[in-house]
Amino acid sequence: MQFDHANKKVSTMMSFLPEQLIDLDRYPIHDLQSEAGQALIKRCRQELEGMNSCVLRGFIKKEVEEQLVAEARQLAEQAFYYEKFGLNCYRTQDDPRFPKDHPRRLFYDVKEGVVAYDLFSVDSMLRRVYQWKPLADFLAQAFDKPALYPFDDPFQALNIMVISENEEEVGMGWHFDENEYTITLMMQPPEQGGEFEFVPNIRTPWDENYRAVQKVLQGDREGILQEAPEFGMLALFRGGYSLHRVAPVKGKISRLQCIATFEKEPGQKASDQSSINIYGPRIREVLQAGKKSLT
Ligand SMILES: O=C(O)CCC(=O)C(=O)O
Ligand SMILES: [Fe+2]
Repeated sequence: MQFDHANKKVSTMMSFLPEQLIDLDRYPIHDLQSEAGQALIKRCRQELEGMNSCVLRGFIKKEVEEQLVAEARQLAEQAFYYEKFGLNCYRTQDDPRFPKDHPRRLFYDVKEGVVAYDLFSVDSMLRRVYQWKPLADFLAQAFDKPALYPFDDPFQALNIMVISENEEEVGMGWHFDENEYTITLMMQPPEQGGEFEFVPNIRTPWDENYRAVQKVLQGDREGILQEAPEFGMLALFRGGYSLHRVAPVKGKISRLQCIATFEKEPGQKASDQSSINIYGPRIREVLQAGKKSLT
């Protein structure tokens, strides 16, 4: 809170409701039955069907960039940084039955920051957007699901991912996702780099296409699509069959992005142990302070 001497009153940081933050003229997610709403759903489904990816630029209005980025930055100060060593794009262990240069045996390390959901304040604008029912209803329609619900997990529901410049130039290395779909909202793009790069449908349920995967991992750029990061862009993505990564970030400004989890059933939670693994020892203390038994 700040004392505004000119107006002699106490003012808090400007806050907005979801309907003021989302560009509903362009993306009428509150009125999906309308012609424009139906056209939006059709577009999302077509893009997801064709490329497993649908990017809605300007989903959050440019006018509120300053306020939202300020919130994201404040949260990012509390990020927990984890390092992971020896990851391959399948997130599997080394398997000496494959030759040394096989994609299953090409490993890299990552260092990323992550902000757990319990650190978002009760009046956080990002939290309010995440919990806004029309958003979940829109995402369900876009992904062609009967319904989707915000994850009921106190830590894993909505996160901020922090990716900064690092010497190894890894970014978030090439991988396939284990979850069915990923929903991200870009807050702060870096000065350079940090593009979302993907090769749509490089593998199928019938064919791992190891040769093509190997070529990408070895630096071949053929077939790679790029989405340049921009404030307010909402990305819907199915990463199980499209090899993807965040290109290395360059410069002093970190890439800050929200990552939102939605589930097919209400009331879903993750295990406490998985949250401790992701967000570190602070979670153990939070849980013990709440005198909850660990699951
Ligand atoms: O940060 C991104 O744009 C992609 C994130 C991603 O691939 C993931 O979380 O699995
Ligand atoms: Fe991913």
